[in-house]
Amino acid sequence: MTNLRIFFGLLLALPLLLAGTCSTPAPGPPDAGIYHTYAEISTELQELQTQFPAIAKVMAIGESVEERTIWALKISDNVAQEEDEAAVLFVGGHHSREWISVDVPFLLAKHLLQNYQTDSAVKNMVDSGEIWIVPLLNPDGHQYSVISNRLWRKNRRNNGDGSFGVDLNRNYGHKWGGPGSSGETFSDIYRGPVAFSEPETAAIRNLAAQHQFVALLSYHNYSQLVLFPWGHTSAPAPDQALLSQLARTMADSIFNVHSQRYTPEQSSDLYLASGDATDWLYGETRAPSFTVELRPRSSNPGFVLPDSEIQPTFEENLPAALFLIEWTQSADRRMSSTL
Ligand code: 0X9
Ligand code: CA
Ligand code: ZN
Repeated sequence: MTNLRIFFGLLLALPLLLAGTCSTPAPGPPDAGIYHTYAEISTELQELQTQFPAIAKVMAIGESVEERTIWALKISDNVAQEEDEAAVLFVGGHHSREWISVDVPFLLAKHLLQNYQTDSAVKNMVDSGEIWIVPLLNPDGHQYSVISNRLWRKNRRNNGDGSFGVDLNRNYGHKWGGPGSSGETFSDIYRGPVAFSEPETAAIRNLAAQHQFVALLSYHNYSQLVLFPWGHTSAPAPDQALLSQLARTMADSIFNVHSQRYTPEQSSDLYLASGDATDWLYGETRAPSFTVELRPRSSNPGFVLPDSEIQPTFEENLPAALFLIEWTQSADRRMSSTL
């Protein structure tokens, strides 16, 4: 009898005990520490536009599967006008768990705006070009990584068979379906049913149809690499010499900041992968296109890069980004190609 009463007493108390320990959700909005959540990116992009209305314009470029607005920030003088200026595109957050890939382009945007008045090099590049920054292309997946599964990679498409997600970096339309992508819906490198099936990649395609981008930098992590096309084949790209030279210059300028080595190499040297953003833009337009794999160098800590490394990772990548912007506006670029 006594044993039974203790037993039932414990049974009744169990939910309370559990609630008291760990199962109560933290109050307040989703939090990613110093990393920006989707809500924070949305608010802070609007604030930047409010603070710098002459040179910053927030634009909705599409809607994710779960109907979150995908934001681009355009930075240029006469920002409301379409001018005949070299346009360069920075994209982050293809992959949900790669939080640093969102904060680096966001901090780049902030840096350009906050230093426009005081730094003549920044002023020159903002005045003579158009800088487009899409810090978080995959808001649904990022939110899911913040709230439910830190190591989620894909978007949040319901594939209809119990699986979720398309790998956005296998969904672009140059040599879509080739090696290093999967037709299996449960795979982490599932390419989707057709090229540009996802609203997130379609948003980039549509943006590129409206603006002539002459370079692309797509942020990811981890491994500390500067990758250039091709990625779907180990054959050299037609502009291999130029691409590898630009990648090496960027890697060198990264190293000069905090002595972190980022290895410049052809994407296919990492592994073959078809349908990524850089092969697509380069394949369509021959605009030099790069994947920068940010910190850390190795699987420990892998994707879960501590808050304390956000700022140094941004700092070391700033000169490389500025170099690429300046190159797009240079006589070198105009001589190097038919763009
Ligand atoms: O696999 C990817 O999409 C990128 N690496 S990540 O670990 N951030 O997912 C690399 C893309 C580089 N492109 C090719 N290797 N083709
Ligand atoms: Ca302008
Ligand atoms: Zn990635």
